Amino acid sequence: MAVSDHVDLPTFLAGVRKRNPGQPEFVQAVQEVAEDVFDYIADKAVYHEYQILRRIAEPDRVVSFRVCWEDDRGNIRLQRGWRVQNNNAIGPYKGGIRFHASVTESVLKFLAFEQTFKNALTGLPMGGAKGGANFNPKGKSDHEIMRFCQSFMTELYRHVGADVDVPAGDIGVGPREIGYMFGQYKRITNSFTGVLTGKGVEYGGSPIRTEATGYGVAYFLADMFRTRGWDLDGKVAAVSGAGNVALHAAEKLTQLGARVVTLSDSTGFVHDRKGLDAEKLAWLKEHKAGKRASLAGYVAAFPDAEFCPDRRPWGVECDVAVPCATQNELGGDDARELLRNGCVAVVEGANMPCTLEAVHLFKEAGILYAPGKAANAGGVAVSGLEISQNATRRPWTPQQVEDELVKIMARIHDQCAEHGERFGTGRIDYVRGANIAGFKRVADAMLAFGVV
Ligand code: NDP
Ligand code: 2IT
Repeated sequence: MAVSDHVDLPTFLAGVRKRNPGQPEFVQAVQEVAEDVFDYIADKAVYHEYQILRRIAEPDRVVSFRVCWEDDRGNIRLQRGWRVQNNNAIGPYKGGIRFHASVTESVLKFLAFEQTFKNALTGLPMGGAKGGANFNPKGKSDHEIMRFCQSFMTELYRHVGADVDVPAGDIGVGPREIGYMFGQYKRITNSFTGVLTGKGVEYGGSPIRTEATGYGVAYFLADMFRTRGWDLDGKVAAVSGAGNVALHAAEKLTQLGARVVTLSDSTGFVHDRKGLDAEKLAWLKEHKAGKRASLAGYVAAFPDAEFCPDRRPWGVECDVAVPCATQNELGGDDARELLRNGCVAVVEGANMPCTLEAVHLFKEAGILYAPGKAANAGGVAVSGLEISQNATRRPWTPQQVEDELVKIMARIHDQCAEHGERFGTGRIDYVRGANIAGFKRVADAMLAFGVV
């Protein structure tokens, strides 16, 4: 085989930008990985010769389709749906479905790319994918959501399957939407299979899947703290988001002794200096379920707290920042403010919530910083356990699943430590560790297949 010239990092990134015009989120995600991987493969010619990173950064396929549905007033509505199947070298495609007005092909391509590395880190046999639609669930009735989900699955069903591609939830897609989509898949195919994860436990879902992403984030943070001999007791945490990931991260952080003083949504953020507790979290879960009501309502229920409209929580003094809402919600100025205020750790519950500038600032400052592909992998890991339970037709107990989640998060932490240790400093670069460990697993499988 002819040996290709080894391109350098700037040339590689210029090519990625040229091939993906108008897709800034995708380019950003590839750049963050490429910075570490190029360094790692500098003396490993085989990965260059087989163009492994370039191949991972070109999705296996991007399916886009029309989704027609009828609203409650009888109007015909049109949305665009996608499934990006990025890479299935180590297992069937796997990754969530996002329904949000901001969904574009670029956003789903970045998420599918990140998912490929994240899924590899879990140690389970899952490839990377992501899907969704530019559908805004806010203000829609339950029946409108049902009709949209059914229409979406009426096209998606031909591209997925228990051994092909197994979607799950993400922003705007929780147990209700998964139920509607699973019901439609079962009806069209007349088969009851593990085609989706995040299902209700009554029909094949795993215990703890709803909680898993947020719980995993808190466990990962505790593992990072242990490397410095610290614990979470009394630490002040600023969390953003008020959805599945944020509320369960806040719940587990509170159980582990931290004081969670903020949450946020698309209308602003809540500052509760006393900290969340079980009663407040139960109220929040009820308040946000289904209707996604604004956090502004929190102050009426808990008058000691303050609501700050149209702002994010990064100006609040905290020991730990936990962004759990969406991509690029924490920029360079936010990072500088957090560092000025003495923040010692940032752990990503969302996917790519920190801009590249913020990531570089955290790395330079030497604080504990965990990328989403490591810290939020608990959700997809328990999805992997749901696949196992479906395949063997044997449900596990909540305790079994949570014990396994704790072990998987610890193993991900160990992999980051192994590949991200900054020799001579005693510090772990978690971004580098996660990128290299994830890359290595996928890359070595791709090498085994030759050029396909
Ligand atoms: P949810 O839909 O349950 O909650 C999302 C939260 O973030 C809501 O509070 C929402 O506000 C807020 N939000 C979303 N988009 C924006 C925006 N553009 N601007 C401001 N606020 C916004 O989603 P999840 O909790 O499931 O997902 C949150 C993040 O975690 C995403 O990055 C997702 O990819 C990631 N993730 C999710 C996993 C899962 O298992 N669900 C697994 C791993 C990562 P509002 O309430 O006003 O809509
Ligand atoms: O970003 C993610 O890891 C998810 N949305 C969960 C994916 C999954 O298949 O459980």
